[in-house]
Amino acid sequence: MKKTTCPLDCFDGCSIVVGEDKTLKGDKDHPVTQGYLCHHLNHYHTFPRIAKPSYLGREISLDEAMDVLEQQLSQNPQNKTLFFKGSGNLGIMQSVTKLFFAKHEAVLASGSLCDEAGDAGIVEGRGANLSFSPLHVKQSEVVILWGRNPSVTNSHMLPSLKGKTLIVIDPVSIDLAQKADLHIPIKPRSDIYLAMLLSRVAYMEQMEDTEFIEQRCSNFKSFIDFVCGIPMRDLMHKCGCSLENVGTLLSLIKGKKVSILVGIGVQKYSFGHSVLRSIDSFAALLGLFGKEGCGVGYLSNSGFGFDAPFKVKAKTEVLPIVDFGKYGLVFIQGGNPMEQMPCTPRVEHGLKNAGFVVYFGLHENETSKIADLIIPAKTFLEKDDLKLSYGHEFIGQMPKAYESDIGISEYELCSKLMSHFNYEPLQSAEAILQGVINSHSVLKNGHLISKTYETLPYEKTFYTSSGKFEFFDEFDDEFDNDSEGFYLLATKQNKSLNSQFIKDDYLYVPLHVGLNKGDKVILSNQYGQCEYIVMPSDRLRSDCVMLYSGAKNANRLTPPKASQEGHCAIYQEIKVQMEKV
Ligand SMILES: Nc1nc2c(c(=O)[nH]1)N[C@H]1C(S)=C(S)[C@@H](COP(=O)(O)OP(=O)(O)OC[C@H]3O[C@@H](n4cnc5c(=O)[nH]c(N)nc54)[C@H](O)[C@@H]3O)O[C@H]1N2
Ligand SMILES: Nc1nc2c(c(=O)[nH]1)N[C@H]1C(S)=C(S)[C@@H](COP(=O)(O)OP(=O)(O)OC[C@H]3O[C@@H](n4cnc5c(=O)[nH]c(N)nc54)[C@H](O)[C@@H]3O)O[C@H]1N2
Ligand code: SF4
Ligand SMILES: [Mo]
Repeated sequence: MKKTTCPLDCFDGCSIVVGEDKTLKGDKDHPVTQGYLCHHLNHYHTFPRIAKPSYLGREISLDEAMDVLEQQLSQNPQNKTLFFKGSGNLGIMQSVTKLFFAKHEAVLASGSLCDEAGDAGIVEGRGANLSFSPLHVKQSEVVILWGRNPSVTNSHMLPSLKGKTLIVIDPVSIDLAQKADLHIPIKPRSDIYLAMLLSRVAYMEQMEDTEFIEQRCSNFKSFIDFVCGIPMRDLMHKCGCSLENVGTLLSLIKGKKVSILVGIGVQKYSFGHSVLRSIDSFAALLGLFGKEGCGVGYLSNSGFGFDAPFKVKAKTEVLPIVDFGKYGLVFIQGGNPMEQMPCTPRVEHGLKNAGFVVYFGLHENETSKIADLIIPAKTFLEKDDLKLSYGHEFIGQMPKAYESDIGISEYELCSKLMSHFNYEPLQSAEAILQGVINSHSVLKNGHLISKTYETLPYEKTFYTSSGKFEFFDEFDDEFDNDSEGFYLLATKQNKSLNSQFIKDDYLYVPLHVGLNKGDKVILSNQYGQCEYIVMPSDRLRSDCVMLYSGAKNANRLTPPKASQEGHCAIYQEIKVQMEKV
């Protein structure tokens, strides 16, 4: 029996017991994940993986594949070589390959398809984006799910929500909205306005925490002047929320221990950083930081405080908008940009025009289909790694559980390339991983945790240069919310992890449009048009249609643009027109 940790892009970072027969079971000793795994890991071995490398559609050996890769790397100018990493596996060692590409003076795609817009806003206000543990949420009296859907994306948070007053702010009537004490079906892209409206009314009701604001915050007066300078009518119109909604929410949280769990939905927009900053500012006004059972949790910076062994200096390109077509050699690791990056037609055009495309991954996908060279990876069970979770403080060790003849690990691939090009050899994998652990961990109740969590998050300090929380007082929003069309939402699905595992390709549409299951529609906007098969849903606002992340054609109409801060994709900064076929 060996223990390891789930490597997938998920808040939970489940601890796993691997049996002699390779079966995977939840580890009952883990304080957060407590013996349960989700669909993906319960069925992990049933999903077909790539067994053999292939070159231009022909199976070859791993040695031959490495020869082809080395030849391509020698042949292509270094500044015409691009390294692109997705988030199929979040182990620390996934980034080892960056060392090679940086040393080789290649260009690295840098930025995010995920959470970095929001992260940038949190860092502006708090100086660092610390994790917010389910064990901490357990101490709350009220939990606000603000654009976050834990029953799908963070199932090990659910026990901490039991018995709490629950408020859901989400344009979709998610499962937990149906059980909540209050559901505000907010207009998409308007959370910043709701947060300002809440702050303003809370201030009018004298709910602010004067002591916390005086001692631990800066810029409060500018914030309040700014918020009070916008007519309430405008704020209500922008977010489609009534004063009654606001009053009910404030009465439910007044004097209570409140946790606000924010997901990526609120920040898939150009001004995503400001959205998180406005939610944080509302929480700071109420004095919710550094206290038991209180605070704002987001996808945290899991590496905060730890040594970063693969931090490199390199030429970079903004990841969500990188133009693959400019490169002679594109190396894609652990990602599926053909499905997951914004504006598929542009990605497709770029990858088809790139000189040579390498896909280094576990499963066949839309990107492997167009790659010239496919190199199969080892699974997380077949290599040494370490996972720091973005949803809790526990350090997830990942020692190799067993050997396999299939694929190559990122460490091995990188070592081979370093040696081929006579670059300095890597430290041993064990030394690298132990170095990370030693840099910032402490043993608490028999479990290794991040040193930052010896106390409550932000109890002692914020991590800004002043050590104080910085209220916001400006933002820039140029999108026309009142323009014609539907918002095109993308959310996560139970049985898939983005484009991995089991997909659901339907376009969900509100009932009032009068379409039936299986009807075909064409969605269009300035980026193109595409046909979808419909599934009616009673969970959507009348101005929204929805696809799952990973669905076929989910990104045909999404914008090739990055956020104002954080180099992040802004999938929902669009509206679409819908026509029945
Ligand atoms: N099963 C499963 N789990 C996953 C994943 C998966 O694919 N499948 N993906 C993982 C990854 S990569 C990530 S980043 C996390 C994401 O975790 P979450 O943030 O929880 O996931 P999402 O479904 O993207 O978004 C959450 C909610 O935001 C809402 N939303 C959309 N737009 C808006 C808006 O403008 N305002 C508000 N208030 N809400 C909005 C959506 O309706 C949705 O219910 O989940 C991780 N966990
Ligand atoms: N429209 C729309 N698009 C979105 C989103 C959205 O909400 N809306 N969500 C975005 C978000 S939050 C994210 S995080 C991205 C995710 O997008 P991607 O990072 O592209 O993630 P996946 O689709 O899960 O593809 C991961 C790939 O990694 C491979 N892989 C798994 N394990 C390993 C390993 O150990 N080694 C190697 N080398 N490969 C491995 C798998 O085979 C799989 O093909 O998608 C984004 N795309
Ligand atoms: S995907 Fe998330 S919930 Fe599922 S096993 Fe992995 S860490 Fe746990
Ligand atoms: Mo993500």
